[in-house]
Amino acid sequence: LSLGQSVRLVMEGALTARDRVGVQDFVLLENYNSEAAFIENLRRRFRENLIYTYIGSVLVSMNPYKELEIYSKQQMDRYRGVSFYEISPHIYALSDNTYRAMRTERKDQCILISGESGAGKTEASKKILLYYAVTCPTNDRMAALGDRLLQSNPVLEAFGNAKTLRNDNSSRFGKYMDVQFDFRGAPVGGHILNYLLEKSRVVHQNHGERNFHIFYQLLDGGEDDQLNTLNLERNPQNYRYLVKGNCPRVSSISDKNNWKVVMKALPVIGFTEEEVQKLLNIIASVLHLGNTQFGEGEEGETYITTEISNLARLLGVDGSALREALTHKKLTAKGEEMITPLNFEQAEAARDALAKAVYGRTFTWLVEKINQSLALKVHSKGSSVIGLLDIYGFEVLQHNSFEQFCINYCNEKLQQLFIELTLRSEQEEYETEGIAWETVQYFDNKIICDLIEEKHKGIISILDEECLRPGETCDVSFLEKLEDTVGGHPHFVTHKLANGKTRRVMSREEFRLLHYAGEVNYNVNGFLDKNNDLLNRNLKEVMCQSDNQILSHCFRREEVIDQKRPEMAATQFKNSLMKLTEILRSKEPSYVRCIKPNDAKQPGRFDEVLVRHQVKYLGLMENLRVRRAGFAYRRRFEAFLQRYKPLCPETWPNWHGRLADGVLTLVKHLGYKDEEYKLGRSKIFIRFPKTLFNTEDVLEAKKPEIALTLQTSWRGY
Ligand code: AD9
Ligand code: MG
Repeated sequence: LSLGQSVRLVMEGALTARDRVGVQDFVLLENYNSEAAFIENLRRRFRENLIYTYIGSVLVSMNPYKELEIYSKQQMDRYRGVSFYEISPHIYALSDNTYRAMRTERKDQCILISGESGAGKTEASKKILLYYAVTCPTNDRMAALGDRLLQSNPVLEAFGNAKTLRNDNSSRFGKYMDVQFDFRGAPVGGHILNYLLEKSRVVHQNHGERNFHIFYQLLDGGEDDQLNTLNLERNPQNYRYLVKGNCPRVSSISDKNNWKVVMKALPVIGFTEEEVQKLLNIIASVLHLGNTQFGEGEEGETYITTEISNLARLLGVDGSALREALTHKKLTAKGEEMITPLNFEQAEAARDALAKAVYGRTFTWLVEKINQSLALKVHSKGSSVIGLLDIYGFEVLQHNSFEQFCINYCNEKLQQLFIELTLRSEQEEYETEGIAWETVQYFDNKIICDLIEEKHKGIISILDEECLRPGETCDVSFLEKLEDTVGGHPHFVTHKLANGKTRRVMSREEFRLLHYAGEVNYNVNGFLDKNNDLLNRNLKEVMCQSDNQILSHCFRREEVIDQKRPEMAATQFKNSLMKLTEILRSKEPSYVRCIKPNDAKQPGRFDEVLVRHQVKYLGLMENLRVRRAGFAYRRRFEAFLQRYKPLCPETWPNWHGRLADGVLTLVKHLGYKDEEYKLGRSKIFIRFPKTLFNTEDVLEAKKPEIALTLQTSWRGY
């Protein structure tokens, strides 16, 4: 065969392969403006189990909903030290590149994982962590650290994840984890920041959903005498806090096995036997609290109708004090203390508030405890950090409340950061390379973030004001206040403000936000209470006397003495997000954008409407346009020359002059036209994918002739 013939044959072969499995980087799509072409590429790859695709340096990940054989140790080894584009896209490639960037540039990194509920964020974060635990050198003294990092996951998931309609293992808290590496690149420490646990789940679950996994794990997996000591029965249906969703079992979850995993993990991350026992007492006490019932006396007084001694024993508090605190309220008026009885509803609310506080604070304690176990024991010079962010994904339910409002606000903030940072870094790259930047139109969601968080004028401020306003306030008065204040905002709608068609699908208790990811109606019922997050003072007093050390640590005496009102829930969350954004801004970011293929949690099903929606709101098309901004592809001079130098007699086997001149000689020899490429200061920018494909095909065809042993195929898919 002549060279020309073989080139043609290879090109045809390559085309069919490309047709079948698509391109591994969206920047190589011929028609990069076409959403249909984008989706088609995703579909082809998904069909071939190729769940990863790049947009430049951003990794797009499709949830396969089945175990793929791509996460083995051999696979990890394949990706170590290999350049991003030389090999098929993978979460390991991103992990490895981030790690190398940290090592070589000595700059802290972070990996931001986003996508809607069930898209695969938590799985991705676990794979990244596993990659580091397995492939990084270990520091002898710290050999167990990798283990502790990994073992903290099942524990946090047991306490912080739950089965929802969207995801059988849905994260109900946000998690940012720093992994610290020493100067040799060995992981030596870790630190977790947790964000707003969805506490309301402890006392209420929607139909088809469950409470946090740990409750079912204990009932299913606990030893008989363990359950006896805790006075628990095996059947979850006996517990009011577990029956609301009518979904005690989930086919994809083995509570019994997971319980074993958690029990094994606790000692690894430094829990003593005594602490484990105290923790079990707390889990059981929440279930007993849920079963505590009230009756109403003839004079309207409330009393407890169920046995309370077990509950008091497990909480480590005095029974009669607890009884009194669950049915009465202590107020201080004009310096005098007054005890007033609670009515039936108030008593139920006090009980639920206690359950939420006990569980929520124990969760925070758990994170602190894990942090102690991961803390850097010796300060190591020259250490750097990779941060991993795995938060709850954007969610729209039938009934959306305060929790969804916070979760979606958080996603809104991260989208903002993504836009700001990717655009900025692209623009900066063009500037440093001295290449003209072509402006790209994109939707900036800052306007929605402002609507939510702006001081005095934003929804959170208005909510706080309404919580603090003396006199009669209620959820509806909050809604009216919103209408008065932000009624004119283009991303805010209520029944009153809406017209015709929109109005019919909204109730009078809702407001709608037009998020970047879609429209969500929020029902204001419960917003004030959840934002207030109050626990009666006398309950706090009882709890801080607990002889369970975990609880006495969680309920501090100072809190009872100090009458200052703590920040409200939404404001606390807002402030923690501000801090998070600062942390992320100070690091070099990488992105994983997760997509779920269908709502049925099934393998092999590609629901085009659903996928298109996510592509749209994740801003992937805009991301691609920004990335291409005129050029499909860019590569550092040395990498480009290294790969293609066999194609030109003057650059083969080695080029001794300036790199830019070598690249110029090479592309002239290959017949690149002026409009096809530009040379920056350190990189070549290629305008059309076709140019690069042709060059690749020529290289492939020449391979036998020049006995070239390329380490890997660029078209590695
Ligand atoms: V949520 O916002 O916390 O509700 P995530 O975290 O985005 O959500 P998660 O990682 O929990 O979703 O993935 C959901 C389920 O999809 C997992 O329990 C797995 O069953 C499945 N999944 C996700 N990614 C993979 C994967 N790479 N391989 C196999 C996967 N299965
Ligand atoms: Mg998750």
